[in-house]
Amino acid sequence: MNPTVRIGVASFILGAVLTTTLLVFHPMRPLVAKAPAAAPVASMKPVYVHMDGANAFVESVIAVAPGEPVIFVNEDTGAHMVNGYFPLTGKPNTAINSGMLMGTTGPKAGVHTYKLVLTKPGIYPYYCPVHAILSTIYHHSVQPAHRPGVHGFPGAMAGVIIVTTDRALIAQNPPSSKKKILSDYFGG
Ligand SMILES: [Cu+2]
Repeated sequence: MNPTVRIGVASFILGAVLTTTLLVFHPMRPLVAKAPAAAPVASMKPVYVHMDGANAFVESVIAVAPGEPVIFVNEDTGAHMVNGYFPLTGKPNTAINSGMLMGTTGPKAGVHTYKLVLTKPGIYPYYCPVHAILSTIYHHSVQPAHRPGVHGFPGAMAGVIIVTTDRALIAQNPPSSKKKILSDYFGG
């Protein structure tokens, strides 16, 4: 190998090393392969909570994935509300605020609904202020209690939504939460 060829080969090797180094350590090159977008949850079908003639939220505890809609369906003749609250303070959680959900005269009259989408994992208690009150307990936190003077079940009209990525927890929702209308719950 004559000196000129040797220099040429050396230059080529040096160039290749420099190019490789630049490609590997270039500041714009991500060091970790880009993660694929998070797989969507298996189902974004709404989860239904029904209000019936006994002044109860039929599915009083449900779990949903972040962003999975919850739809409250009033199948009672009377009006109801769905208001969120913070149990440690009793202050309203305005993320849950249905306004007045008017009643229905029956299956043929249609129902009033309230659609709610919560995106942050957490525990979200709510109650119906028409049929329940927030009652102060030890250390000033609150729990829903039956509103004196209203008819229906003696228990408080209240419930909890759990927003979670735990599919096993979501799978425990009662079967009725998959149906918009429960044909035998009209009345009251
Ligand atoms: Cu109510």
